Amino acid sequence: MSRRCALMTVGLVLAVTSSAWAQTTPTPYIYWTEPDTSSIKRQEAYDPEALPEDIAVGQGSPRGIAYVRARHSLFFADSTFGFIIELSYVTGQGNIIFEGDGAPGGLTGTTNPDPMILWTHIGQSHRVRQCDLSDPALPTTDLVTTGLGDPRDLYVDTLHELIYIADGDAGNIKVTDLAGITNPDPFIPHTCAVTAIAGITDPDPYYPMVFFGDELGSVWRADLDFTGPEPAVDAVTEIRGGLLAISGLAIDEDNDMLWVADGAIWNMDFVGGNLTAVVFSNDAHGITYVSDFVDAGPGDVDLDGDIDLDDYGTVAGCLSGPTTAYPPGCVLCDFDGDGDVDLSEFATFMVSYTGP
Ligand SMILES: [Ca+2]
Ligand SMILES: [Ca+2]
Ligand SMILES: [Ca+2]
Repeated sequence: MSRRCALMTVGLVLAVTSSAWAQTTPTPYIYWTEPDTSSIKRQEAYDPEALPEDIAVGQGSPRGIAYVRARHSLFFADSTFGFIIELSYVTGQGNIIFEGDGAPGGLTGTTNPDPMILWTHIGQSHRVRQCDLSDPALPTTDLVTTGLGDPRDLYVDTLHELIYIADGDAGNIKVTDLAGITNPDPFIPHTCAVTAIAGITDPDPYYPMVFFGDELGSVWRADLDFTGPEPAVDAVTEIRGGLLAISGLAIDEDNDMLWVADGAIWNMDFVGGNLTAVVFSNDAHGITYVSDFVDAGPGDVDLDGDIDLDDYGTVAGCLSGPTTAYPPGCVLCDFDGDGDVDLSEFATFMVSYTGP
């Protein structure tokens, strides 16, 4: 089955690229954006023989990128056209889900408690915007509209219900709980990329580590302390210098690895700071790490690599009939992306069915 060889065509923004794949075993990947070549690429994360694959190419300047498992989609921010674009592995299509009036920069996504993406908007009024992916209308709201100087990147800490914002030339990492912004760290200018480990349970359950990169080529680690009334920083450590301007960071908690984009892509042991060059590009900007990617074809609606009776039960429960909107939680069953789950989906499912 090669139908979603191409994630493609968003108006004039994306052109088609193609390569066929089928991923029935959960596999870790890195995905990244390249603004100069207007492309989205990926590569298997820990296979030394792996090579980059094009996911999409086009005409814009893709920046921040995130994969949201609840939709089996990549989302990226395009700073040339001001778009937020979803590239769906379910439909094989790309869609503009938000058309803004400025330049989106960093973008992050989360599935818990609800699927959403958030991005930084750099324009006459800087802000953080959120799109609620659980609502079929994909409503977008402004979360943070004041106190930002130059927001380049952000990360959502769902455990503590905080957003960490790398505030570029304005300096430092800002932390917001939406009631207000605090600057818990010592002033470190030119922060451009941020990611975090939010859920450390050993030894201290409330001791997240925030990693950030600056325009001067250093990667830093801040240990946050939540025991006081506001988040504070226990320590800020430069774990690695000597890179180029860092535009993207992603975390692999299982392997204590940090993925770093500074044009090239590196993986870094975040304890020792040891680096390995992984992709020799001069243009990688945003990066995201996906530990459990599978793509077994249309019908694998629980994303476990097969198309079996479990999937059947979900598709049958999501059937809405032609031109009737599918129920909440059924987005992965709308294989043709027309908003319903009907006999067309059912026929596709029966062809794809592989059995348990
Ligand atoms: Ca399945
Ligand atoms: Ca239909
Ligand atoms: Ca449909």
